[in-house]
Amino acid sequence: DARSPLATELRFPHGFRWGTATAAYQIEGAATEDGRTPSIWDTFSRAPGRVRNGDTGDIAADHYHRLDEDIALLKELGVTDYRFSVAWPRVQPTGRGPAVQRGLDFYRRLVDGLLAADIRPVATLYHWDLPQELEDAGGWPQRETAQRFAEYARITAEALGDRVSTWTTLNEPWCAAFLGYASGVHAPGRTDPAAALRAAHHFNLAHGLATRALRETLPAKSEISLTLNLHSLRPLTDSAADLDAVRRIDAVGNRIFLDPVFHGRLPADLVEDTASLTDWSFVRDGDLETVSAPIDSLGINYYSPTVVAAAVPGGSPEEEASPWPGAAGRVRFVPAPGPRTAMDWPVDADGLYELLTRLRDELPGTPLMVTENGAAYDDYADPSGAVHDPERVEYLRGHLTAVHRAIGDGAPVRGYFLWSLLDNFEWAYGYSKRFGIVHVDFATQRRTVKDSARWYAEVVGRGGLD
Ligand code: GBH
Repeated sequence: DARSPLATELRFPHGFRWGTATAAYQIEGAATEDGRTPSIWDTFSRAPGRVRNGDTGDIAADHYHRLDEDIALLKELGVTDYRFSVAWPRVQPTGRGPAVQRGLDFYRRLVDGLLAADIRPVATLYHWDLPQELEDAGGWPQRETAQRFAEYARITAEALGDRVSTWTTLNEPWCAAFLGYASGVHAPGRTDPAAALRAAHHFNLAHGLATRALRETLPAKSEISLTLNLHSLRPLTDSAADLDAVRRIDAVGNRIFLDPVFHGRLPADLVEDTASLTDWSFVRDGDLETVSAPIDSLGINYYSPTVVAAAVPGGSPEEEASPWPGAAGRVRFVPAPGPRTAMDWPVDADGLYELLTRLRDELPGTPLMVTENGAAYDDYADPSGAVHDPERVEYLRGHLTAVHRAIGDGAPVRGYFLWSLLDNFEWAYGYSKRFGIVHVDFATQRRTVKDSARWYAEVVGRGGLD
């Protein structure tokens, strides 16, 4: 009997939110339907050499046409919550002007289907799919993009606010700013570190302006959040030089968002580290007050930790397109030991525990949600067609154990969203990496529940690990 007093169980708090997560461009497909026009990811993926195998999100997991089937999968899993993103280019194809109702209708159907299945919808407004027209007008380095985003947030909340009570403004602005505008491995593929710093500030501003618009639009009980991919950092040694390397990455990877959003200030060391790139005059009077509008929770996406050390003087050439302005040439990233996922990312659940307990201490009273956690592995089908992914189960078990431990030590973690429901378009890796707990055969779009999905359904059903 699983409930015998001798069974060692890791129970999560009553009311803990168990979810899965996806993003529009990674699963929807239907790239040209119902008025949708290209986003920066359509443009980027169609350009030769940007995405592995020339893959695009044109069809992806065809979720746009398989809504009912995918909601049925969620229902089968028994999750309490589902995190999805709204595609800006479906709602406002040019990034401006009135909403396209056919585009919003898709999300109305999604949300109604979720509510009918007793699943709470969690909507992210921006998971990287900027309307191309706004990029052509300057993109995120351009201040006006933040204003446009707030307007889009308002009209989307007007349409869905009666049925969606949890909203996330942005997903991982670090990736969108620094992989998009500094290293160029993500759309729009620019390699201009100063532009990336401007983009980061305009993401903060967009978050603040959208938070204001959402407060004015949504019912009072609604929850507004922001999701960051905070870097869980470890120095290679305790030397002053390695600790300084950690400080630099913490500044441009974490505090560049945490300080403005939660404390209404810029990190002074970041301003100093980046002085040769910018004078930060794009931060205007009043901006930081807008950015620091109170929010109801912080979302954290975590996959693996980052080990850093001081660069060896003269040892390695300064990286040309680094996503770390102010740290390039001074910091060395050291491969962490231990097992790796198919992304070659280290498996290390302690990094998640360390992040959650850091936030417990630094942001007292801010509820936390793990809005993404999961792993890519090459799963395999047996002759019966069953899909086995034992490493993913072990990865998830380890990370949920870390979350449980953090909660036990006082971290206010309210929910966990597994990335991802479905195998999908993994950005620059295209379809070559599979993060789903449901297998997708992209030739036929057939869905097959993997072992990890059955395992997760049991965890959700029992409210913890056995
Ligand atoms: C998330 O990004 C995305 O939100 C999601 O759409 C995506 O599918 C999922 O994870 C899996 O990739 O860039 O040098 O710091 C996670 C992006 C990947 C960013 C690992 C940090 C570490 C190497 N993170 N990356 S570096």
